[in-house]
Amino acid sequence: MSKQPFEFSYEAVLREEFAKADTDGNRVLDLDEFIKILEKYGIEADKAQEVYKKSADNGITEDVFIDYVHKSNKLDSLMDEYTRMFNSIDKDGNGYITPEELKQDWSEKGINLSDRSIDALIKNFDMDDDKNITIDEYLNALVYRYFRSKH
Ligand SMILES: [Ca+2]
Ligand SMILES: [Ca+2]
Ligand SMILES: [Ca+2]
Repeated sequence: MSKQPFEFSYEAVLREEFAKADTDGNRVLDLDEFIKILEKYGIEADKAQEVYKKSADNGITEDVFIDYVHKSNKLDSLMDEYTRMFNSIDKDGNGYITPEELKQDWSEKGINLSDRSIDALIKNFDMDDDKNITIDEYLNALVYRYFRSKH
């Protein structure tokens, strides 16, 4: 039986972010909650206020939030950066980082890792346990790490 390949969903990550930002759990972000989460993404308070005003003081809903963050260049450039990093490790460009490619990438940086260390590294990313890292698995791990570092 073959497993479904893991699919990264940026939207799912943002839904989690929204839930965490909604500290009083009323399913909308009031201005304070909204400013606080946007600060994490490097968006200034006055910009947040502008967007908030458009909500006619009813608060920012999940859809508005996801739409807004999607459109912010900040996170787009982050995704571009991660994709470039992935591509530089995926030497043969087949869409998978294999343990060999990961090992090669580290040794190009002057660090020789044992097979065991490489396996352990792969495990951090490998959602479907096939010992290879796809771009979805890679983005998933790095985007979560990015958000966690901001909490
Ligand atoms: Ca709220
Ligand atoms: Ca490859
Ligand atoms: Ca995998």
